Amino acid sequence: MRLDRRAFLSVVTATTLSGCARLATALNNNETFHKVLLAPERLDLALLGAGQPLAQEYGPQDISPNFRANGFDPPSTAQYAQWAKDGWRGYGLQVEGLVERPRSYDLATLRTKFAKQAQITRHDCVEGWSVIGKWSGVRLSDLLADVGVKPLAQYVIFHSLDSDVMGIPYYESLSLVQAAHPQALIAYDLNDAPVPIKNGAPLRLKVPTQLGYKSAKYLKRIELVASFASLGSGNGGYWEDQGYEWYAGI
Ligand SMILES: Nc1nc2c(c(=O)[nH]1)N[C@H]1C(S)=C(S)[C@@H](COP(=O)(O)O)O[C@H]1N2
Ligand SMILES: [Mo]
Repeated sequence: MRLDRRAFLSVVTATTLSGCARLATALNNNETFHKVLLAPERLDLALLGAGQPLAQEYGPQDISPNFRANGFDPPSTAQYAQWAKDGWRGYGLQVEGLVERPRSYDLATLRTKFAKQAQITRHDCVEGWSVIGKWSGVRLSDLLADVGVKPLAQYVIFHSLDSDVMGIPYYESLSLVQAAHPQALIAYDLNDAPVPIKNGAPLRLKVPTQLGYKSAKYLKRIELVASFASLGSGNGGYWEDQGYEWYAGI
């Protein structure tokens, strides 16, 4: 959680008023105390994620024989075709915006630098069907901790490589609290094999606590922002811009 400076200072003020003047003066004259107050607030993503209700996890026997695909056609660009042909050589997931250390991650780095998280969870589409699959990848909060989220960041935007027939790109967003959920994954494997093209290769978001449209496929870029008002039509996602709810908790 964030250290609320104003609340902290009001305690100091109240302490002064209530007569513990010596303590308050001592704190006021303490250089370290001021440094703590002025330090950039540190966002502890693991703490933010802890205690949130978890989606149910299933056993290997529950995995659906076919994880059906839904949504737009896979990206149709020559670049995407080339990456797919080359085993994703040259592809990188950019993480940028309100972060301390913007960077691009190739797949090998994601597979080796971070702990591999696996979950067998149910995917619920708003259209009324569900499938169970095993997703493995990097915990989103681990990735965000690696780039360092700046205090002003409020939302995590997921930019995809695919677009609708009009050429409008798919995108989605989560609040920082939702992004810190321990089951929110940047998935590189489905059922112990690289995510197939139909399901969002090479990387997709998987948030089992929310409806399927939140789990953006074909990730290109993750962007930390203070507001999503200037993206798309300003509602926080492709389907949200068509009238779907931004909050899609199950
Ligand atoms: N980039 C992108 N992500 C997307 C979609 C899409 O069309 N493009 N469709 C969404 C919807 S509505 C669902 S139900 C799931 C489908 O995931 P699947 O194809 O792996 O079943 O992806 C979601 N993420
Ligand atoms: Mo969906």
